[in-house]
Amino acid sequence: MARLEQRISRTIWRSTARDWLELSDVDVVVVGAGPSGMAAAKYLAERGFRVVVFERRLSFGGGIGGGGMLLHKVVVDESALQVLKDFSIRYSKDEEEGLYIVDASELMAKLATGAIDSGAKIIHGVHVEDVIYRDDPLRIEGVVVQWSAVTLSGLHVDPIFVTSRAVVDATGHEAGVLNIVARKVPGVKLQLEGEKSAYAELSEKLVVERTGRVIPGLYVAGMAVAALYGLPRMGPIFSSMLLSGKRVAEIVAADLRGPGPR
Ligand code: 48H
Repeated sequence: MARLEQRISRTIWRSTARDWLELSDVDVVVVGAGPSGMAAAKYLAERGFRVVVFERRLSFGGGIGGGGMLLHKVVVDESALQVLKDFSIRYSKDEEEGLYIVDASELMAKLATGAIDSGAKIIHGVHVEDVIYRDDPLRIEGVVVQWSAVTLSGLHVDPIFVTSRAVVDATGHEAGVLNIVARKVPGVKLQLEGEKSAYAELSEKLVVERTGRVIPGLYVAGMAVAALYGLPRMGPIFSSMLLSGKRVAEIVAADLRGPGPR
């Protein structure tokens, strides 16, 4: 039998290659494993769509881990309790009417578990650096990916492609995918308004309402919605992030089931 070291390496190469062959074309690419991205991934994967989440860091949760100013709690209101239940996330009540408390670590861990158990793949250390587009008719048809380590190193290394029927920008405050599309895809008239100062009630409502399709093949969820439409921020209340992920999943699912180019 080959040496154990060789067998370890071969096993990892083979299984990684199998995964990436499947990932070369998926139904939905979710960019970012923050709260909105992981919620979107679960609700899409459990509907039977092939979903991959690319996360440039080596961790889950995006902004959840920092809680409110590094305090290890975040809050949600009643509107998101069903999402917490769907992910088996425990919550408790405090003295403030209508607010519920969740441990940041539990929220991150169980959002990831829920997405993975529903069948989504979450791949860490991968940076989405561009999109694939087609014109006539104009649509986004996937993403261009690179190892985060390569991006950070500054080496000039060509990326590779992942085609998909839908791409969800769940990159948070920076709205990374939308910024690329606005800058680089010919014929797209997309103006990013930039997130506004805090007005929690208003932003919690509007972020969910404005979640959805931006152009064919491209969708937005979470704080990227605020960056796109110039909506206020809400601080460490996460109802709208979870509900936005759920809503984008419903919208993508409806579009992918309807008549389309493929
Ligand atoms: C791969 C990428 C790329 C890329 C970014 O910031 P997030 O937590 O995003 P949301 O929108 O799900 O949640 C926002 C929330 O955490 C928050 O910040 C709130 C509620 N703020 C309110 C306030 O007032 O400040 O997660 C985005 C994830 C991160 O993990 C990034 O590393 C990742 O996306 N990411 N991954 N390729 N190009 N860009």
